[in-house]
Amino acid sequence: MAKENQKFVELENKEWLESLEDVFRSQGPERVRDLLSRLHEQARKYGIQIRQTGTTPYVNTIPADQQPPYPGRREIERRIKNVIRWNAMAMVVRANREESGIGGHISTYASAATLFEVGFNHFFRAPNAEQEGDIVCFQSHASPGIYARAFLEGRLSGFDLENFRRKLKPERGLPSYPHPRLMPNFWQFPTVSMGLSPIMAIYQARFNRYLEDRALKEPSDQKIWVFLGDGEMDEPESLGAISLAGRDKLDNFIFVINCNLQRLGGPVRGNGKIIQELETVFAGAGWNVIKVIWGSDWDPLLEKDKDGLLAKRMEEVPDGQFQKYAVCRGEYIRKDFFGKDPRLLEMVKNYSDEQLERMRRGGHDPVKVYAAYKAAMEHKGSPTVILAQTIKGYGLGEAGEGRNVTHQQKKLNEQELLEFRNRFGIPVPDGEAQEAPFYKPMDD
Ligand SMILES: Cc1ncc(C[n+]2csc(CCOP(=O)(O)OP(=O)(O)O)c2C)c(N)n1
Ligand SMILES: [Mg+2]
Repeated sequence: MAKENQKFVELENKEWLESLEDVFRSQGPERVRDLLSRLHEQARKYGIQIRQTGTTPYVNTIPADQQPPYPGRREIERRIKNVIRWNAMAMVVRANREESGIGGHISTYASAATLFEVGFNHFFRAPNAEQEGDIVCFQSHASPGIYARAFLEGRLSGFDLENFRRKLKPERGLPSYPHPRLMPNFWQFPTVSMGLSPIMAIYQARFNRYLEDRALKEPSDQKIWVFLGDGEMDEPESLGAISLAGRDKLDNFIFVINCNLQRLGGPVRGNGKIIQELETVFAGAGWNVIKVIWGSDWDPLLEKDKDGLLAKRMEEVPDGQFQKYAVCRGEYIRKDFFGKDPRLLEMVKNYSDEQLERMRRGGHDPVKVYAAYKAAMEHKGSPTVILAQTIKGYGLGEAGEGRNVTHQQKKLNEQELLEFRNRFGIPVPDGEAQEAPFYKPMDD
């Protein structure tokens, strides 16, 4: 029945929502689920079809008030990550100065750095006397970041980094993609071409379970981590075995999909939303889905968003437009994103344009990423997929941050190198930055 009176509708909405809140506070989430499914069933009896797309709102799955405290020393982790960012970029830039068009990718690792570093610092376990160690399949085009980390750890030398992608030289350089045959003590699995690592890893997880069930292998809490690109999910192999993983309840398994919303030469879903689309597909296959969309900067705004206006706006804006925000000034974001409704504009009236420009996406916020990984580690009964929103070429500024050309960016000019150095606080002097030297802090 249509309600003429807007005030009455608002009051009715308020009462229903308050009742639900009351049930949640007094009886918990299970009771909320039960009530909602009864309401759903009742509506179906009236012939009302509610098509369930399997998506949840376009916000983080883990609410801010349920986040665990971050256990690491944020400042030191940030400094290490920044040095790795610099060296990863420098490898590709230097290789391309010697031989133009040599390949290698800067922008993929630039978007994945936090996703990897939180894993390295807090989750991935190496094999030792007590444990067999985790299996980690790295997004292959992000290899410069893995090499750059090994350089800081002292496992690779500056000479190794210098020879990136020049593996046919007599001195034997580093292969651009994970290559266990050339580097048996370094890479566990070959993870290109795109689509191979997700399907191989699912069968590996299933085989490990099989060995345990047949008592051929000691049961263990080993995890298989697979880092993937959002464009990569369009390869048929990427999704080809996910229903098997769901059916076999492979909870020894975690996919982390780096949703920078871009692929090789453009957006993954310019006029759609890749995170929502993947959520539907994975939830339908029985996976536990954790979305990490917004960084902590957004928490105070979402906290104020009592009537869901902001969440609605986040959901209606397509990925292509979010990519535009990544390259635009704060003034445009205020007008185009918040300007849709005066109540949204009011929410950010105390925010400067620069603040709006700097509001981080979830995959660049270690606190959000840590919360998701911890929840994935603790989850039982199904595989987990983490959908993390990032910006491709993060930190490259004018040289490619969030731009369509960023995937192929292999050269930075003097000014761009200086900006990169300043943004990440790398202690390389002005006169030397244009050489893009590798930087390693003193051992102490
Ligand atoms: C099967 C296959 N097709 C094409 C390529 C070439 N290729 C390398 S990276 C890339 C785009 C990757 O996009 P995405 O998966 O979103 O990763 P991102 O770099 O954005 O993190 C393509 C098409 C490939 N490696 N494998
Ligand atoms: Mg991508």
